[in-house]
Amino acid sequence: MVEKLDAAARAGLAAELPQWRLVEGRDAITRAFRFQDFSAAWGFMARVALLAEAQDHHPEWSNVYNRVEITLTTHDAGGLSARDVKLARSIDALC
Ligand code: H2B
Repeated sequence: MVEKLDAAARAGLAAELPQWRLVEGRDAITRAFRFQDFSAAWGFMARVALLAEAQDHHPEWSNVYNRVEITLTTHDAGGLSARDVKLARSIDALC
């Protein structure tokens, strides 16, 4: 069983992941990305997919041409967990 983030971890989210925001009405975080063109966006998604597989933790996402929106939450926990923070940090390191 995966534990949801505790209050202390939640309090540190804004500082730790400043480019991510909480999704209204859900226990999830999201970040929007914009790239030069579709090829760059798709390349980024391919790199994120490899991270997701390596971490066995998978994003909810959408792509429209050069834009990618990623939402992270942990289905096994019913909300945010350390897995989301880890994947978000890994994604941030790609940019
Ligand atoms: N991704 C996300 N976002 N949440 C999960 O709870 C989750 C996952 N669980 N990827 C993993 C896969 C689980 O289903 C497998 C069996 O480890």
